[in-house]
Amino acid sequence: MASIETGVRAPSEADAMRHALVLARRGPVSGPNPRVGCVLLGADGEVLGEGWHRGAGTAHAEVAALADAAARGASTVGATAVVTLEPCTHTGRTGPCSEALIAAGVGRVVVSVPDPNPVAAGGAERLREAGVDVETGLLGDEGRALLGAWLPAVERGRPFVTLKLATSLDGRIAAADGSSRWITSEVSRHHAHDLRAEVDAIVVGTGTALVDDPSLTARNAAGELHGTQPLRVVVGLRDLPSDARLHGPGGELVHVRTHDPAEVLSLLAEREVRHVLVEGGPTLAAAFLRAGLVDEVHAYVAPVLLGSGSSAVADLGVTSIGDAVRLTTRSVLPLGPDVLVVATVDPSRAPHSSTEEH
Ligand code: AOF
Ligand code: ZN
Repeated sequence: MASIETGVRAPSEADAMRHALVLARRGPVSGPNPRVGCVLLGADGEVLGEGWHRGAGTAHAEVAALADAAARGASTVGATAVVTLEPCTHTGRTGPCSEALIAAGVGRVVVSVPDPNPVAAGGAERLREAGVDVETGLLGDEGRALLGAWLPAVERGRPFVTLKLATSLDGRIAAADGSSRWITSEVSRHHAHDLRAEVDAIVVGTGTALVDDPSLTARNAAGELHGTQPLRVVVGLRDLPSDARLHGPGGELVHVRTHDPAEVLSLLAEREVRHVLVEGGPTLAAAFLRAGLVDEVHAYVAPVLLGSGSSAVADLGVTSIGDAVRLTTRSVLPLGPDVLVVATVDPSRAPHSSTEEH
């Protein structure tokens, strides 16, 4: 080595932001609120306090970091707050963080991502008005990645929609006689289960609910239910039998008696649902795709050929190849004998993108 550093180097604001991003990841991935982390730095770059948001109804990251500094007996007058999301200005479940930072005498605030939430935004402006130096956009790509589905959901005013498909190599979900267990392997099915634990709601059509009798719960490898369960949403006009598994243990069951995906999403948006997993069947998948209301597809593909039987997606109204719904592949993951393809739908390429809410 050319040189040996002696003493403790003060962390830079970028280092502090990287640490704030790590702290934020301790927060819950699902739920109405974003994952946020905050580090308070002193004049010499020393850490005065740190905090992260533990979910809706608990202290925001900034307030948690101020409390941590107070518990350590550190003064925050003139401190720099490094925070992954713009401090809020509103009183919602808790108070406005911009006011808390001003009251604590913070002199500079460094933000990764501006808050797109119309209710909460404006913190940077409020802080500047109060004479606080504010800089935004530090490690912005990392900050946006951390926010996951929350960011597009809040920007668009509707939940982010992931469509899950589990098919044969020729895109089918059942053989001609309707038998379908199991096309994809156990490793794929476990993988798909893990995603259920990260979303706020799982949506199926009444056809799938009646034929498959799913429980739509998030379970671990041992089959035990996770502590937090996604909302279970059934879409369609037909009734469910009283002994359906959907009435058993798991998340709250909501039956939306419509065929309109936009109506389903606006109802879920009112409940602050940020991430929806559409699990089928083909009719519901096609309805969401036709409405331009699918953001991302997770396709589990098994090396099985069926030749006939139901396809994963019903008629999309595509009659010519130029009208096909073309996606962009984001990742490909081998899973035992199968493959998971994650692909996103470009909003402008969806069949009826004019119906999409912005
Ligand atoms: C958080 N945690 O650390 C920050 C947030 O429901 P409320 O009243 O807690 O407000 C949630 C909104 O506050 C959230 O959507 C986001 O816009 C803003 N900032 N939220 O949950 C935090 N800093
Ligand atoms: Zn806040």
